[in-house]
Amino acid sequence: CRRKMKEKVLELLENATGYLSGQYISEMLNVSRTAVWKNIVALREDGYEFDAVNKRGYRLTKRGDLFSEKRIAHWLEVYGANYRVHFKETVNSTNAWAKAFAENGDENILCVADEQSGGRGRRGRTWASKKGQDIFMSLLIKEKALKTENASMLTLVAALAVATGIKELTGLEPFIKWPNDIVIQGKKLCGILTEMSTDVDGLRYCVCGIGINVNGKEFPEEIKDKATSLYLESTQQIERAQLTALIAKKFLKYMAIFMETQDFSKLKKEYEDLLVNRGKKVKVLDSKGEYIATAKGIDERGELLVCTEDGKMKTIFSGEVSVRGVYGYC
Ligand code: BTX
Repeated sequence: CRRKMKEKVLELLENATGYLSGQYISEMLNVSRTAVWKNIVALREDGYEFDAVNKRGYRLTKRGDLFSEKRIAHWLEVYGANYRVHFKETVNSTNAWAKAFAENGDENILCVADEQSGGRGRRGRTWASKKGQDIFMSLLIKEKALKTENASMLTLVAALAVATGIKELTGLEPFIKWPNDIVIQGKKLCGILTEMSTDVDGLRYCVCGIGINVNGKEFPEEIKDKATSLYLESTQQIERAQLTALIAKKFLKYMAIFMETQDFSKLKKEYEDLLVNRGKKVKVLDSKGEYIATAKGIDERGELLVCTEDGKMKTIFSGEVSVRGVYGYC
């Protein structure tokens, strides 16, 4: 309820052209002037700044980071992205939450949380998911025409959406580390986890989970050398609701292109321009062991193309690939 009032106060101040008096805000929202003042204090805690002048009132001077369902819905509308957004302050994992919606027959779902108590990575690993600073979002994909064997490429579609969304909003230049990380200056900014549900008839749905380090300034000991955040790279505070919506919109855009062919033939060029692996020495760990190769790009199936030290071209469709110069591999 307090969050709702905070949103209302913010909405008034965002839409105002000049100062709004405490009296005016209290009358508009039918609350006491003390309540208005308390909400201004709370908004300041979210990073908003106001110019407060005696007898004139308040004027918004700097945007902050109020992360809520309403703020995300607002930005989704601005970007024209058709999703039904669900937001929770704390959830176990937004991927698990989105799956529950899928099982319930829902579509066009975007699940977002401010904190995850059980954030998951690939192969049973965990995703550090602290409160109040990052984005944890999951997109539910129900495409009747999508074939099961093509679904793993959704990770690459999501990576394109994240990298281009971040670039558009912040001016930073993130890169994609094939297949599912976004990196900046050799450090991990984002991880993507795509999960799917199939039955005898094929693919039922997919969930693309995206975790992005946004406004955090420090990391747990075990990842502090390999992780970074948008704030650490740019020293600007980003409104998470806006970035969430922009990425969701970009996902729709790239998804539509991907679905035309259900492969990467139309997206390969744009993807390769963002590929941090490209032209670099990579260490590939597959079921048969470890070898060094040079990454060349991707093929139309979204598989990584590498050239081994004895000159053979190989395609890698899964497994671990470390890139020289990224996350301490040198
Ligand atoms: P991954 O298995 O490729 O990466 C996990 C590894 O990354 C961890 O073992 C750790 O070394 C490192 N790591 C953990 N947390 C962070 C972090 N915050 N920043 C940088 N590095 C980290 C990547 O898996 C896929 C992660 C997807 C996370 C999203 S969040 C929304 C959705 N819900 C959910 O439970 N997972 C996804």
